[in-house]
Amino acid sequence: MKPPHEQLWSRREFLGTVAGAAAITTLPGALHADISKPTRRPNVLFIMSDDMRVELGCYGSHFGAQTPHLDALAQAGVRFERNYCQFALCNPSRASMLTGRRPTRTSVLGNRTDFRTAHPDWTTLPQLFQENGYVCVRAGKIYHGGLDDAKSWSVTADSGGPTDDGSGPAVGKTKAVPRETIARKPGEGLAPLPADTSRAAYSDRIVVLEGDGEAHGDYHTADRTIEHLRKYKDQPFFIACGFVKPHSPPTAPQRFFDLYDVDKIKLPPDFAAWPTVPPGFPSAAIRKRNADLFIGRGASEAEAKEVIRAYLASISWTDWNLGRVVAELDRLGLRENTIIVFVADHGYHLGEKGKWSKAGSLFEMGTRVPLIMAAPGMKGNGASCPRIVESLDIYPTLMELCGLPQQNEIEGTSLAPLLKQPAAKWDKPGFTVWSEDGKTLHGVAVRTEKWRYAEFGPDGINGAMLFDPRADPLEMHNLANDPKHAAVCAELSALTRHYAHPA
Ligand SMILES: [Ca+2]
Repeated sequence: MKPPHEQLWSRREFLGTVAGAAAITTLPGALHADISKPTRRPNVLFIMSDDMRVELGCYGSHFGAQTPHLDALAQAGVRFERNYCQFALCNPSRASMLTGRRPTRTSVLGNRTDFRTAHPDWTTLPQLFQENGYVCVRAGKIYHGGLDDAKSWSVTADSGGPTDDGSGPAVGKTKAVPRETIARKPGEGLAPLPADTSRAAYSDRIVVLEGDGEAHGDYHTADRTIEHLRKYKDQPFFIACGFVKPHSPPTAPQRFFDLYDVDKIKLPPDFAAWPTVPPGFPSAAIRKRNADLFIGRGASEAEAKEVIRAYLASISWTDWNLGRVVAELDRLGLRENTIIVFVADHGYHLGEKGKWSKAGSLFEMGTRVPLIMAAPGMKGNGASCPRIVESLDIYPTLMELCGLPQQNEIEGTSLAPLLKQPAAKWDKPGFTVWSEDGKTLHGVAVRTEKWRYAEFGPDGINGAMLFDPRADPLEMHNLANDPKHAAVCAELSALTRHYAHPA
């Protein structure tokens, strides 16, 4: 038997092979052959959600989330069952996805770093479309709030403006005025917004909107996207639509709360009032303090159920807003020449291991995110893809589907082969990293078809986790210290170290 380092499947070799194959198949207008009546290069409608874990009807939601519009989109395209973000935090995840580089290359490991400072010459995904004759506009949150990238968007009256984030006050800002009109604490009736708009006070609010939520930024984001579709329908477009829900505070009009019975919500089996390190887990795996909800206080079971219900309501309202946008695309007759992408920036914990956030998570709940790609004429449309893919793969996929010039420096792999044949062989791991200080890596995780592995600290000195996703989908049993799994841990450890410090 070969020593672990020689058994290590070489990511670089694999990517080299795939890149070679892609170079052969990536011809300008590659998608056109699949579209029955092509009129021009395909458009892109790029829709994002914020802090949305894989909790959708079409993914088999544990809590029974109702998402009819996303379910229909999944039916029209390919639903990626196992897609992983590269960092479970807004800015690093989005910077990676939109530049086509891993966080270890962007050096964006926190929410305050602008990738442009270190990389003024990189070509982002929307920028690439813009340079190839597309109009590129956004509504809402695509890059992280306050760090929008001017080079990404066409110079039009619609390209700039506020991020429309509507997600509540930013940390450290005193003038922030939440757009929501009515808020209540979990377990309370309706109450006015708190005078104290600090993040800790605000994030514990469940927000009930009046009407259809017309006063909220996400409603406006859908409206602005609809306006963009109408305005730019006669030219090739890359239109981005970024919702900020279900990011805390969970927010929706009342009728979306009414979809869910709080008494029927079953808490996760490892629910805990506070962030809790289970026996046999490294303490580095669980942050001591929650970052989004229940900050600095424990969660009672009754409150937890109310917040989960509100999160579900927030997902269903996001789904409703997305439905308005897609309906307009259809009404304008643009569907047959438009690729629709739906993705979230990262996952979320709803009380699992006492966590109410994504922060610090190298678990499935924090790193796995919904990804649906509906490209006209793809043979895989209507199916789900079981392969391990990464949000990083979106850039090269759209580049190939739209016949744009190959960008040699980007990472990730085009998913076009999986859009045609979702069960095709695809032995490619997904990587996610975390940093506590925004500068150094706290931990590196890898997801393969068979395992989830993560290790913490330089050379894993702060411990490791190994889970068997088929036998233990909720990641209750850490196998990393079981001598029976020493060989697989050594192999996966080598993979994470190679990832963190490529030769
Ligand atoms: Ca986020």
